[in-house]
Amino acid sequence: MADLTLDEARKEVASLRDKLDQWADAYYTKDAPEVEDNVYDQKYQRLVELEQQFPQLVTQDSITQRVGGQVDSEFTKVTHRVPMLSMGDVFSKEELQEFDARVQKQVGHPVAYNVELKIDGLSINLEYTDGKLTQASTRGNGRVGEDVTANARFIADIPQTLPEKLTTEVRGECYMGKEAFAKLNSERDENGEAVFANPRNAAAGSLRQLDANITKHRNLSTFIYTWVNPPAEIKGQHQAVDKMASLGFHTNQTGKKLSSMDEIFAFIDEYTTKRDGLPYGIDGIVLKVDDLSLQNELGNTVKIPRWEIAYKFPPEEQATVVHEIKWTVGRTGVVTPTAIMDPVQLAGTTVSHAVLHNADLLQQKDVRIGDTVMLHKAGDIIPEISEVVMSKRPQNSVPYPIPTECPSCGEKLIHLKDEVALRCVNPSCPAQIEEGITHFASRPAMNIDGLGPKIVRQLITNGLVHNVADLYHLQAGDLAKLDHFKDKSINNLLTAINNSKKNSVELLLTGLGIDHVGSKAAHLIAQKFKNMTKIMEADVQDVAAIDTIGMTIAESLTTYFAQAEVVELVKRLEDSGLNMEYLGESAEQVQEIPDNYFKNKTVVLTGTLSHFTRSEFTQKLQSLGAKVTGSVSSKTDYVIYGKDAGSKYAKAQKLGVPLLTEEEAIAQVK
Ligand code: 1X8
Repeated sequence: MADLTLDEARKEVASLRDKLDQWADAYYTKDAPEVEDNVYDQKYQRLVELEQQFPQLVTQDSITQRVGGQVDSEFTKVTHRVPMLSMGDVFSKEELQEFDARVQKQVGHPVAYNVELKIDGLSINLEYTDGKLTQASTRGNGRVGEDVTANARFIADIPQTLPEKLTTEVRGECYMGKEAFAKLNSERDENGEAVFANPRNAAAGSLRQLDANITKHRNLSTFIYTWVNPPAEIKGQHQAVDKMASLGFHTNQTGKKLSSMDEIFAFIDEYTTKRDGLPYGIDGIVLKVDDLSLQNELGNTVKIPRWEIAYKFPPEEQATVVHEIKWTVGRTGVVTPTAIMDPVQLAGTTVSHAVLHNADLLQQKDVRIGDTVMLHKAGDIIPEISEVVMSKRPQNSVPYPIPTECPSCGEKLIHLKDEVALRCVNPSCPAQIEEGITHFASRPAMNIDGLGPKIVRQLITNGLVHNVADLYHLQAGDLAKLDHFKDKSINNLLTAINNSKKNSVELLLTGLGIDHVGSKAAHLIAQKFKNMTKIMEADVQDVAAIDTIGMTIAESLTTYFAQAEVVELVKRLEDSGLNMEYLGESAEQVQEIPDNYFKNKTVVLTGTLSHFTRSEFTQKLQSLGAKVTGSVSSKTDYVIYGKDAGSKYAKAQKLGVPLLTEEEAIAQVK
């Protein structure tokens, strides 16, 4: 940094402020963060450094000079009598030591700290008048917050009345426990509502509701940790927490008064390990000078108290380098980029691929070959690039070109009307054919056992199959040419293909892979029209008249069957002997799943798996006939746990639900 010129610094400062303002707005006002906390923190730190080195660049409106959060919501505003300051934070033990040195220097002797957990939620301020709760508010911008009194009346652990007629003010963190969060998100998912990115957003989104009845059903909790105006007999922070607990506040009982850095580091190590097993989220440890009179003496800077600091846990995020961007063509012709990176350990698994979802996102994030990127797991499962580390971009790098031609067939790619997705619309594109045939054979469709992507690819490259109708003309002699095919496997595959001819027509309809027509829609359509001829003749209105089926599906279906080559394909399938009728509810639709350990069992996965991704393992279990759910109850048959399993593991133990390690479960699957 020493060699930055003022001009360069000015540019970087401006760009940092733009970014940070946008992220802070997304985080504080919209409850919808755009980046990981640590990405925000790193940028913020960088801005602080630059402003320290170039004080002439400090402006009144710089985010470093304001307390986070804008207040422009529809809530009634509340001016805090005592500002709700945020806290300084550090990311290493060395920096904690530096903090302690500053404190000692200012007060002239070593001090004891109350060391507490830093709860992942949002700050809340509670005011009591003559022992009655009279006002609850959020932090807002630190000076002016939002009135959430009505909402706070529905948070079970907030006392509405105190045992003593006190007029006083306390502060703490409002949070949503991990179980409540999982339950809320699974309900939202089932109802087709957007899920919350993390418990903190869920807490903020649940507390900041103009309709307090929504808060009522959200299962929020609090930990109260600050007494704004404690009575004179309270001398220290630890004592304050104890007394607040005796007044009925929900306090976190893990706090410890410690006077050596070694003990403090041991506390940090202890909770770094215990963190995942706690029933609520924490993102660090808070150190507070315990003695209240020393707190006073130390005072505050404009923005933060000098007597407290947060140590933040290292993020579940990693930097790695992008080597290659691979483009793949899906069944519907959508072309998506995947970044291939140096493998890194991330939240318990080795990761080297991250899907970028679409070409626009690639351009937006401006990911380039050779870039160092920050990688995290979205929803704890899917690896995602948070951002490019610009300072590490190679000098000669160029924006990654968006392909204009299909990587599989070379045809020109297009954007269909209003779509961000890039598509190959060549019906004979080999990649699409491969995906299409694999989909046709998959379990929710024609369920042809043994016909997975590898074999489909071989069938195509050997020229044995060009479309799904060709499957029904395969001969034993053809299959003998493929790698690893012996008499038994040839016979099994041909039998599976032959058996699929008897499937009820909705499985065929699903298998055709018509845009927007999944197995649910296919079933409803087959149920109404009864056979393929009527389905093909149906007009948009007839289809859209089916309950829960909308115009998108109806139009997609009718447009599909209006194509001459589709009519031809269906005719070939019919001539090959495929059933074209709806066989009704009573018919045995799906081929019987052979008996196995997990068949018809309800299973929960928890912790970090090391052999499979969670979705791979879920699919495997489902294919064995298991129901995989998100929360543990007495109806759960097994809980399969990986590393750092937490509350679900504990709950299974409590309920006596059998626990299996990941390896034990795999042994049962084989
Ligand atoms: C924020 C938090 C504090 C504490 C716990 N969790 C938080 N999120 C604590 O003091 N134990 S203090 C705080 C702040 O911004 N001042």
